Amino acid sequence: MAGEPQADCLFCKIVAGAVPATVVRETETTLAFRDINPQAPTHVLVIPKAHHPSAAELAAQAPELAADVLREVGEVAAQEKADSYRLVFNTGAAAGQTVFHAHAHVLAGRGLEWPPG
Ligand code: DGP
Repeated sequence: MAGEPQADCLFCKIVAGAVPATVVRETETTLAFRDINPQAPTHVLVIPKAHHPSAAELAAQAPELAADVLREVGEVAAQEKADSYRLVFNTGAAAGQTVFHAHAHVLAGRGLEWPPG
């Protein structure tokens, strides 16, 4: 069922505390933690605690939770003192998605080029 924890999902394991992570913010519905392979001085992942495979499915299945994630992106950026940041939702393997639990990458602390690679 949509939102239920998945046994084989890395980010569900982080939410459950079964895999450690450097948590920077937590709310009742969301978790924000540092990416294990940072691509910028600030690289934080913001996830819904409930399992939804992608950002679009999250928005379709649980729009209030999608809004919670976006609100937390702003809180993380403020906490990291990032006036400018890039928000990325990789969607699909060809676009670089490797963990199929919706997550926002918050990238900041260096110049960010456009178009992205
Ligand atoms: P994506 O490629 O968009 O699906 O992003 C997945 C991100 O998750 C990637 O940037 C690396 C990060 N990641 C993978 N494994 C772990 C882990 O065990 N802990 C943390 N903190 N991040 C992880």
